Amino acid sequence: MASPIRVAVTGAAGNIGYALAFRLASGEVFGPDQPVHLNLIEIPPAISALDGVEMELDDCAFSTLAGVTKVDSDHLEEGFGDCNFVLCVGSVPRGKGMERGDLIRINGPIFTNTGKAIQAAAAKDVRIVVVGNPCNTNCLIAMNNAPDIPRDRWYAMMMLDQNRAKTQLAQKSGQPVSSVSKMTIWGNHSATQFPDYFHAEIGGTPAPEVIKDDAWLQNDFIPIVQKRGAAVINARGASSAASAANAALDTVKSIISVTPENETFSAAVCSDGSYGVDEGLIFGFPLQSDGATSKIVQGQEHNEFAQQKIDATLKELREERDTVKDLLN
Ligand code: NAX
Repeated sequence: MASPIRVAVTGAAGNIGYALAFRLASGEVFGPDQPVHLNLIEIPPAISALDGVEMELDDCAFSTLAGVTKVDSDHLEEGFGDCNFVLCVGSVPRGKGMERGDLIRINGPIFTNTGKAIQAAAAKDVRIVVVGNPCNTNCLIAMNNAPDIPRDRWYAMMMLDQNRAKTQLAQKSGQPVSSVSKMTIWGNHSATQFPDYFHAEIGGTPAPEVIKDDAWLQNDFIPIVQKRGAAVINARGASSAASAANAALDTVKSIISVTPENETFSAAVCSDGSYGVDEGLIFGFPLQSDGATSKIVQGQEHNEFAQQKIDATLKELREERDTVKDLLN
């Protein structure tokens, strides 16, 4: 058997972490012949909950699980030691009355330490996916605190938005979700994100030509996707967890697979200046992977409506960057 892939998950005893760990261990992501070693990281008060997660992992008797290491967040270098993938899920959730800017300032310092520890201890080929919110800016902070790690290794999760958007288009058109392709979420994982239905396809035909209802696409589809997280909280009394974990795994699968020629996937990555987005911002783009490295798909044209949406989410991300400039080195 191959030597184990080591995957670190921060916030591993939380809702998303709990949904992630078992599927990572099961062989679903890296294949039935690839052992996985999990480094599960939590804040000290949650370590006993992690003991329970480890017991349940043992009780699954996964043949692909090579081992589990539990680490508290005061020892991040141990937690990220030799890791090939780091899934940053742990962060403080937004509380009642808290502004987005407050949350950014609370979670920012977590990600300076995360970046430093990943650079100091992770494997040379490490890839990082940031899920904890505000994920684009948390990723920006971590990346800037790990200058020796190539910038194309950093991802913030837009896949949950992509999956939500795909299903909305499938349901509206009466087509299976598998027929929806090229669904890009531009910008920030926030209510300013732009789910780009113009470039999405249903059965290989542009989505607007299949759906033939521009008013719905503009006035319903976009806000449904933008506000889906809040709708789940209202219905369930808790934020998206299983679907968020699923999206994190879809992101890893997209990174490690060759993207089919007629497909793209969404994640926020470090801008190289493409599409007028400031170099260095972590921005949602259409991507294609060669199985190791992802590239921003070039050449998509935007009409005035789409460009305004992209400009609005870009403006928000610039403001977030300004809020944390002292954490960017
Ligand atoms: P939970 O509160 O259930 O779990 C978070 C866990 O992180 C807790 O167990 C906590 O002890 C741990 N934690 C806190 N600070 C930590 C640190 N410094 N080091 C390690 N662990 C730490 O939240 P959950 O529902 O699992 O959500 C986790 C994060 O995902 C939140 O920030 C949430 O906003 C974000 N989400 C991001 C999404 C995305 O699409 N990018 C969608 C889903 C989700 O809202």
